[in-house]
Amino acid sequence: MKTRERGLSLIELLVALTIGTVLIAGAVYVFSQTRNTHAVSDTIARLQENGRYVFSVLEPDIQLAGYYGFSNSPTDFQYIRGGSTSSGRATADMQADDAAVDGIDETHKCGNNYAVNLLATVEGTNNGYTLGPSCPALAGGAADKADTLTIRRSSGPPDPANDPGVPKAGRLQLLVNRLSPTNQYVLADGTLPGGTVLKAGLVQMRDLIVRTYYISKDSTNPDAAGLPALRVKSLTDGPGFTDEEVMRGVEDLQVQFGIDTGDYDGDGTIDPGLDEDNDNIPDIARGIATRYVNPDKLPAGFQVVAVRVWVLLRAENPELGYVDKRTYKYADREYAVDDHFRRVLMSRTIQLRNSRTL
Ligand SMILES: [Ca+2]
Ligand SMILES: [Ca+2]
Ligand SMILES: [Ca+2]
Repeated sequence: MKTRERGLSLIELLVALTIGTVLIAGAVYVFSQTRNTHAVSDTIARLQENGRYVFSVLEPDIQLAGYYGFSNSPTDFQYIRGGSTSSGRATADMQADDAAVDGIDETHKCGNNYAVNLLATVEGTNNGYTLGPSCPALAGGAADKADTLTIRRSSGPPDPANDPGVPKAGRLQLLVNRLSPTNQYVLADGTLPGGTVLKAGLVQMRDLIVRTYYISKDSTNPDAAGLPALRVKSLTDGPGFTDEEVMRGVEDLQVQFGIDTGDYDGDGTIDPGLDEDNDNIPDIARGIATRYVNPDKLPAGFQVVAVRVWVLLRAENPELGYVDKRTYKYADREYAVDDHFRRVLMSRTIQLRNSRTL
């Protein structure tokens, strides 16, 4: 028997094709949407991860600001040369507006007495990079409106039980003394006062750490040309400063300093009994930040007890179909953008462990 072969009619074929096309288009759409969503969340996750890394660098540094070995009192120290304790310079006389301390290489000066100003455990510049002219911002110059943050402290002990450290000529160091706080010195020439015996755990050499964080306009990473970056200048031998990139893609750094005004009840005036000498500075500070100020508005006599930090992170590449038209408001900044980059703003308040009672 001959059976009649039957194929698809033209109508059936068209219907099948149409259904197929719709299904495939749907699948492609769902796939591309998923992929976009995945790419966006990937970008944001990476920005957040970079931000967490930035804080993992900043946080321990800020926490230890004002830590000077066995003491958190910079006034215990004197700067000496040639081991001569009779001609020492008190820390109160080596601040930014005092005569420059002798015996320090001036070629990398970020400002007068910048490397030795132990009293300023935390300082900064507001909405601009205004460090000394021989201390330029690297890699394309500094971002126009970013703050800078400087911290000063001692290095940690290499091995406190066994290693008292070694004096190094040409490195700013602290000679720290557990038993005799007033016999503590800042030296740049590695020459100890006569009769000094270094002893692990008691009398030690520590490196002075001075770091300034700032935003440069252009990453030094060849893969990220034109992308802003967080950089840090660090005191080194000389005494000069090295300059390294901490993280690319950081577009802004803002800081505010928390001070203890002694106004714990929040009525705008120092609380009763806390200011016997009437200078509007609490006689005994509790280390509670009751007011936050911009880095250029730190009132004299107050010490910083906390630092609030904001970092604005920007993606490396613009994103097709995405427009960022926000005005970011944080610290004292209002930053209006209109471009195609993803951004993440992160903030953290970091307490200083070494804020001392006044
Ligand atoms: Ca600012
Ligand atoms: Ca009050
Ligand atoms: Ca007072």
